[in-house]
Amino acid sequence: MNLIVAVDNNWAVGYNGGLLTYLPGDLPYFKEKTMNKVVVMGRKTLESLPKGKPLKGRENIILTRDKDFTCEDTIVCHSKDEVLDYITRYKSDEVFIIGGAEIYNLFLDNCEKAYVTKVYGELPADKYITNLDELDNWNITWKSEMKEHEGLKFQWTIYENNKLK
Ligand code: FOL
Repeated sequence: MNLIVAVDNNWAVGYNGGLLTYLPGDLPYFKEKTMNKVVVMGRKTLESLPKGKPLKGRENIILTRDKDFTCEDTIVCHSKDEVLDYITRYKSDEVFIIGGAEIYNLFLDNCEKAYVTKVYGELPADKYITNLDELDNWNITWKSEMKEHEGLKFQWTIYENNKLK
């Protein structure tokens, strides 16, 4: 499986129940990478999506501890093992962890690749993930050109986990 995320210099991923910032081009990039694939998210991330609805054109798996939780057009799981068991029916490169912080950190060691949008700056934030630059088994294998939007520089990068290669 893979993860896809946007982070700032401090590997912050969220603020006030939503994304750090809006970057034109980044959500279309997210959509292109995940379209027709399987996305795994926490219940709070589901609620942060437009209208609180699952992402169209993708199989949405929601992780929650709430046994009474239901949501149309999604698969609801109640543990990491239940998610891992369910996704055995897919190829590893068809599955994307899409957040939030708790879910990224929970599945990090199971991910082969991380599609990380790096935003160069320090944004207001209250949710963070592990800094992959500080882990020996994660290495950058691709970087896009530097982009800029309203004075904020950002770049798409791909990390690979050598432990799973
Ligand atoms: N990964 C990256 N690189 N950037 C993100 O903003 C991001 N966001 C999430 C997970 N991984 C990410 C979770 N939050 C949408 C909104 C919030 C969100 C994820 C997706 C969303 O509206 N997506 C639509 C529209 C994309 C568009 O505007 O083109 C989709 O169909 O994917």
